[in-house]
Amino acid sequence: MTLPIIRVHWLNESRAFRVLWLLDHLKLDYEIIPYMRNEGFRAPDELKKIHPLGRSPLLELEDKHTGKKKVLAESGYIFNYILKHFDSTNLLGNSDPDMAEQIEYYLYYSEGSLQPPLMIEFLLSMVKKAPIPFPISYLAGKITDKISDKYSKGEVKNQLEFIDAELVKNRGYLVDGKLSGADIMLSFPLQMAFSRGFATKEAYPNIHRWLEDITSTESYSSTKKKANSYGGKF
Ligand SMILES: N[C@@H](CCC(=O)N[C@@H](CS)C(=O)NCC(=O)O)C(=O)O
Repeated sequence: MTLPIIRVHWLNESRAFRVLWLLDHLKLDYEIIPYMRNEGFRAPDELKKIHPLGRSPLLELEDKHTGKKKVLAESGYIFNYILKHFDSTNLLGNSDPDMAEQIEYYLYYSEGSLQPPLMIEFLLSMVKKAPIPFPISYLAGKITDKISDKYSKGEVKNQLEFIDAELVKNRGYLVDGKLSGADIMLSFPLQMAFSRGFATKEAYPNIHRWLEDITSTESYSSTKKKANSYGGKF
């Protein structure tokens, strides 16, 4: 099978990094189409020309013979597509069907369950840091604390405890004691959880160790170098 031309519409400081890493780990050739966040930390409008939602990552595939193009959105779907069509040796999949299902589960889980409470905590922390005059800042702080206490802080803990225990159960990785697409998919929300202070090494030692392990791979370093050369930060 002739592989299509693969282009990643990549936004700096975003979850698009993990798509580059996935492709690099599979030693696939691809092009990066870079986009830089604006002052409001949003994607530039040019991304909307590629897909109406204007979010990154977007994976563009061009048939080398016919020139026909398609654009895939949504990280979990993009991962599923790459693993299904381009991982010919099953390097990041699993030959055991139950294990393969587990990997697929995590591709949904990452954006469906883990990311939302982390995002809520992040937005609440932004409100607390915003330059709002007193006494509105005081009230805003009280409200954000209430939302965090009632929902997102506990839910982040719930999710992180689950992952920490899964890593112990599965011998240091998410599935079957070895690196898979699931680990690369979850790397982004978990790196963010640590860098934004929602997780600590002391509270989640197994996630911390796992992050150190998976980011010490050669593929991770070379992707990081590549992304940095386009203005990326991790
Ligand atoms: N669930 C989507 C989320 C995509 C998404 O929100 N991407 C962020 C980057 S981390 C983005 O493009 N943000 C720019 C913006 O919101 O303007 C996915 O996993 O692909």
